[in-house]
Amino acid sequence: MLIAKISPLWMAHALPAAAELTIDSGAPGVRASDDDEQGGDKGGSGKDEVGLATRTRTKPKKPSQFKVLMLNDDYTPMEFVVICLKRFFNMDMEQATRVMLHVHQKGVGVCGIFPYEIAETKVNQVMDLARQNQHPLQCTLEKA
Ligand code: TYC
Repeated sequence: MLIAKISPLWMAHALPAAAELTIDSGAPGVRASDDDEQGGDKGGSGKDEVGLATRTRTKPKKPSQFKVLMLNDDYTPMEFVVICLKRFFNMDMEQATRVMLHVHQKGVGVCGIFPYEIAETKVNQVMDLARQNQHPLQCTLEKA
């Protein structure tokens, strides 16, 4: 008998409220595998017993945050970096210029902190525009 189907907990934040009470497989000694369908404990020794997972998560895990980083290079025009920061990170001229100059002087700078999928989208937007314009600008993400 299959006791519990395990939900990927990292998706918990994306579930509707009613689905947030998921059965957690984290209880020590509890294993759920396909073997359970065939009776699990084949030798009858009692060692491979399968228990009912009872721990529940009432509070969904917060989606983890990622920093979007801009890297310096010797060729991308300063104006282009400022355009990217304004367009994709909603900065005004002053903020964008400050961040661009920081990256120019220090080698790397933070454009913003976002949930993973948004951070990834912004990195792709910057990299795509840079590629289209044949600039070597690099943008990456890092766990915050
Ligand atoms: N160093 C570049 C130059 O002198 C400007 C630059 C700034 C490039 C920031 C990339 O992320 C960057 N033209």
